[in-house]
Amino acid sequence: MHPSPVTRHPSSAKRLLSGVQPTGNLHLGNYLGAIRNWAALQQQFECFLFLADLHAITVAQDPAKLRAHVRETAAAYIACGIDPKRCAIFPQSAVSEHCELAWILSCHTPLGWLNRMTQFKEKAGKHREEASLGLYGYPVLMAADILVYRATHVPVGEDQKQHLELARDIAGAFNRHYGQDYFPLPEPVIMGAATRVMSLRDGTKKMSKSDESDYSRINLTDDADTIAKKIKKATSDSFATMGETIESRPEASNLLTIYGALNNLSREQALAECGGENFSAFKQKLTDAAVAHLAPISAKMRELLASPDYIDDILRGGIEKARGAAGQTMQGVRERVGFLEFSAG
Ligand code: AQP
Repeated sequence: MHPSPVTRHPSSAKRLLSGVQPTGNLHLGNYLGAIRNWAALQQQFECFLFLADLHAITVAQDPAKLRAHVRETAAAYIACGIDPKRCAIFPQSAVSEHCELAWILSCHTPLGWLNRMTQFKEKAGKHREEASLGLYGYPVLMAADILVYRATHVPVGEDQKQHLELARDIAGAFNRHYGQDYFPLPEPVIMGAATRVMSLRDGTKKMSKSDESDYSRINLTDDADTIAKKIKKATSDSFATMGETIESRPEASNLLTIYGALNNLSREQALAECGGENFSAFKQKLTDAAVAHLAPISAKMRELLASPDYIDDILRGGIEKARGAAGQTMQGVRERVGFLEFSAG
């Protein structure tokens, strides 16, 4: 397999930026809340879709696993319909401008803004004093990820809304300080019926790669038997039908959301179709839908992962395009900040 070079777009194109942390266990939440939406948006936007390995190391990672997860996540993007000829797919760490801009932006970010970030509080939990500066500064790196491409649009799940607001505030602070509208203020793109997919074991917790229980999530690489087992074991309740007071039943509500999202049904349509069923009949239907949807994705991922050279070629193409765009932005940033410029040679 030989990938073609990534298409170049006019610089006036609307740019979209997004990424997933290569931390393994990519799940249905990552797919329905993020990757599937990018596939739908790639026609309208010039897309920069990165593998967020710099973000991943804000918590401990095994180096060999991190490398494998970067390729696996790239394979997932492609298997879910991202066209590498249209979109730049690349590891964040390969474009050093992300870190350079993050530092400059951190000098324009008051601590008070970071102290309000709820995700840090959730992730650091009771061990706040031991949490790393990287975890605390994560939203500044995220702002740099977006602004280094001067992206105009960012698809966000519910959990990332606050970070995008901060990125807009930081862009505004930079623009005000240097007296020019250098950075566009990135707009959120919120789409999809499932912006927040919850754990199969606890309908009040989001489905997450780092959840200790593999039964809490459906992984993109799960086979049909595993999916069936996980849905069977998903927490249920003893109401007679799925539809009964569903809004006050987090687990039932979550499974219905997933069913609707997999079948492109609105909440009302999903409820009209399945509201009269009991939990076990509904679970069988959900299993069939999830297997039908995920089987081609996991098969494609397996095929791609059998050709790591092909994946690396795609990443090389993505890196080249990303470095070009980021390099241009940074030239303007360095000029505005007042750094001396020395050309090579
Ligand atoms: N449960 C979810 N429902 C809907 N969308 C979700 N996303 C993550 N979980 C859900 C979306 O996936 C994108 C990438 O997320 P990420 O890997 O960068 O980080 P995360 O949000 O922290 O994802 P996880 O699965 O919970 O990973 P860990 O456990 O490693 O922290 C984002 O767009 C996110 O909204």
